[in-house]
Amino acid sequence: MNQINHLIIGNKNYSSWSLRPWLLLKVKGIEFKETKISLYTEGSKAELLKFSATGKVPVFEHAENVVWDSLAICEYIADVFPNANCWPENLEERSLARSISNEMHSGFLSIRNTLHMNCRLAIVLDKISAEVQSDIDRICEIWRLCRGKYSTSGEFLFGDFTIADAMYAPIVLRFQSYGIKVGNIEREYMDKILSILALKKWVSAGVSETEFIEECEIIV
Ligand SMILES: N[C@@H](CCC(=O)N[C@@H](CS)C(=O)NCC(=O)O)C(=O)O
Repeated sequence: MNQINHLIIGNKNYSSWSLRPWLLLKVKGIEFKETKISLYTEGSKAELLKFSATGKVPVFEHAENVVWDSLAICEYIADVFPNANCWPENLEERSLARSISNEMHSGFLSIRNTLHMNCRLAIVLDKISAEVQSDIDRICEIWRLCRGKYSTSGEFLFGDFTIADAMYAPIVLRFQSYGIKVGNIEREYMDKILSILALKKWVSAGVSETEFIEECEIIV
């Protein structure tokens, strides 16, 4: 049985979904082979379809299993590497961690559709729509709730790094890129995420990429 862990990802500058399982694997010290596909280029769809019928990244190959979709991959990693403590151990904490991770995965469409992850970008948005502000406010509320409950156990949302932090890491990068104003508790949390060495390496690799995806560069 082939036991290799193989994560297929998109451009580091833009692919927020790819970052989530990548960061989880890195922070948890799980070794893996990484294949990067330059998205929205000639031939990239055919390349993506070799790995998953969705034609999207991320995709994770492990043993004989192929898993696609960022949150499903994170759940799979939690299953096959139980010692990595990808979710909080306590049921009450785990239920909150799962809820906010799913809320991220299925929601915040205004932010996802207008504030594209773009590691190269550093601006301060002068106008924020009501819809985007409402997403920002809800995310800040989630971060404050978790930090209020679990700050004595560590500096991440549930103390130690969990899937919930991996799910929100691209939001931290977006808030940073677009100069989103947040309160002190949220800022501290953002700084903690930004201090993760693996994340710094992802960002610097993203910044060095030469591909330019026009749709992701539009600032609404
Ligand atoms: N819900 C999916 C979204 C995956 C997704 O949209 N991936 C984008 C990159 S971030 C992609 O592969 N786009 C390439 C394409 O559609 O051709 C997940 O959570 O993994």
